Amino acid sequence: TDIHNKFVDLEWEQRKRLADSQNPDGDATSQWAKCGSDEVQNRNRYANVDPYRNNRVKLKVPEGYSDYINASPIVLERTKSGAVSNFIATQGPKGDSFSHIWRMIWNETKSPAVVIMLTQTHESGREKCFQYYPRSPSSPNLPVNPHDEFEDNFKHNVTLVNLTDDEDTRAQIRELDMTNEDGSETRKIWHLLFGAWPDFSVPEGADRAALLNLLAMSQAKNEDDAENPRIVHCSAGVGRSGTFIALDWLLQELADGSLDTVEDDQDPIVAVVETLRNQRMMMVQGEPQFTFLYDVIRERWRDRWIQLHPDEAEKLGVEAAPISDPRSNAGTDGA
Ligand code: PTR
Ligand code: PTR
Repeated sequence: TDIHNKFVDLEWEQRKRLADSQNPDGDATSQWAKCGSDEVQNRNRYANVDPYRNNRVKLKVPEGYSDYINASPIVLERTKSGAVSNFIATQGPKGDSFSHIWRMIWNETKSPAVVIMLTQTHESGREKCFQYYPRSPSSPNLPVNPHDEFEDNFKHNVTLVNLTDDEDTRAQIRELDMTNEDGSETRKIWHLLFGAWPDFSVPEGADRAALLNLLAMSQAKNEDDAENPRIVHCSAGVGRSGTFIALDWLLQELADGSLDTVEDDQDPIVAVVETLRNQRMMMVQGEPQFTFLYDVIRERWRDRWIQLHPDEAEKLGVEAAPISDPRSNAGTDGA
């Protein structure tokens, strides 16, 4: 099909880039070059997924230490207003370097910050992400850096203020406070854990409705300040994270009316995946996730059309897509 062919083209383009960049004799100055060095490899969860050398978040660390973290700044621009949405896509932190994500959150975001976690800590018996946040009210304090290697007194504390299981988003919502060592500054961090989206797949039925609610909640908790980067991670930080970020942008484009008049030779979904893959490799992983974007946008587009043309819709007998209720039991259960 058409969608299949578009995805094959995107994959082909990516494969060419990766073949080039992962060649040790390849051009290290190329835009797509991998980050090298053993120290860097140790910080990666997957040997085949890392940020482009020219588009990575740099940790603020003292001289002599590697500033590497597997995280990529993502910038998307809205067509009509030119407004910018910022994200940071990153991998699920590893146990021996989980303080790094807190260092990044402290340095790259302002309060309140929003972290969206789209994986469970374990799936199919394997660790997909270290539990880098305080899990339950019975142990609400997480000293961030007992093993932090940087020796610069970044002795921040993260405290769980509140934990709710939210039915509309099927997510665990954690309200966290992050405080610096002398207690002179406290920041709020919203940690949204959506566990109903297994690796390499897409959420279905009520989980899909819940995901759309989660997108809206992540914007609201970010106080609709699209420039304050939302931190998005899954396990590798490319498949589910890329799909989430693409949807966030596409739904805003839809609301802006930017998708109402699209030229035949333009495909906003291909365009956003290309833009994302220019900023981080493998964003939107696999055809099911790519197709998912079309399914959701088509459905939302149709609902918008009905809303804008209620009389015509009634004449034609077009009805809004049924939305599964996240509060019902349909779909698989979350975290
Ligand atoms: N110089 C530090 C180190 O060797 O670990 C930090 C660093 C290393 C930063 C590698 C970036 C790195 O990636 P690249 O291969 O792009 O230089
Ligand atoms: N080595 C794995 C692979 O290429 O299949 C890396 C990987 C793991 C890629 C998970 C994507 C993954 O999905 P996500 O980004 O949604 O965690």
